[in-house]
Amino acid sequence: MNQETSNEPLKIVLIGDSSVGKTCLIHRFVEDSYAADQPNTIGVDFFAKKLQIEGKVHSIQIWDTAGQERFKSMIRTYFRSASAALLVFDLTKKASFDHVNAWLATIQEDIAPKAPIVIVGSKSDLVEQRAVPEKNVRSFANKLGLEYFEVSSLNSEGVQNLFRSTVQKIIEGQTDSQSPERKRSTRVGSELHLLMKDKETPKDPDGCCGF
Ligand SMILES: Nc1nc2c(ncn2[C@@H]2O[C@H](COP(=O)(O)OP(=O)(O)OP(=O)(O)O)[C@@H](O)[C@H]2O)c(=O)[nH]1
Ligand SMILES: [Mg+2]
Repeated sequence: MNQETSNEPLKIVLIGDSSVGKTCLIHRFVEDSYAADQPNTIGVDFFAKKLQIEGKVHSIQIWDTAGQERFKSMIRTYFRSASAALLVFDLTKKASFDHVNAWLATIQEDIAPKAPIVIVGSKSDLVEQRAVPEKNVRSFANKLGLEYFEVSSLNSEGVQNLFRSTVQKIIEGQTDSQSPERKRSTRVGSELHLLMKDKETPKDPDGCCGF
């Protein structure tokens, strides 16, 4: 089969609190594997994968960042060249969703205006332990004009769809200079300002997100 290959690799960066499941999500997508005893990421890890969309093969670079506080300043440098960011929180840990605002404010400063930012609720298989209702996240994401996906790396639910949709969004943004992402960027900035003014972000007990 004659397949067209794109030249520029698309760079997707994963961010979010420690232990929300970023590394497990990447392993599920890249090699279809899952390890329940995944060690904490140190600094930044790098993965590569090819994805075929509409007859064209795209090279994807995936950067897995450490959620631990001590790595916060060094991982920021990776946001600048990202084509898209997946902001991951744990559906069973409300605090990790509460921290999404702070993460968003940080990437907004560094990421390219056109790069899609996607909110990802992880561990959707843990139905009984769920602490964040889907409608709350959908309404939060809608206000900011962001997409929202729920995934489980344990049973694979939603994982392929998340990455394929993100790559499609990146491609759309590259071919359309007036893309929704550009509009999103302005919107996230102003809406976030309002959200944070509205509800003063409390100091995180575990020291998260103090950029
Ligand atoms: N039930 C369930 N558990 C998960 C899932 N994904 C991850 N976990 C568990 O959560 C733990 C933490 O996942 P990691 O992928 O290491 O989390 P991380 O976000 O990369 O953490 P840092 O590297 O410290 O930033 C794993 O060791 C798994 O035990 C999931 O989809 N379902
Ligand atoms: Mg990790």
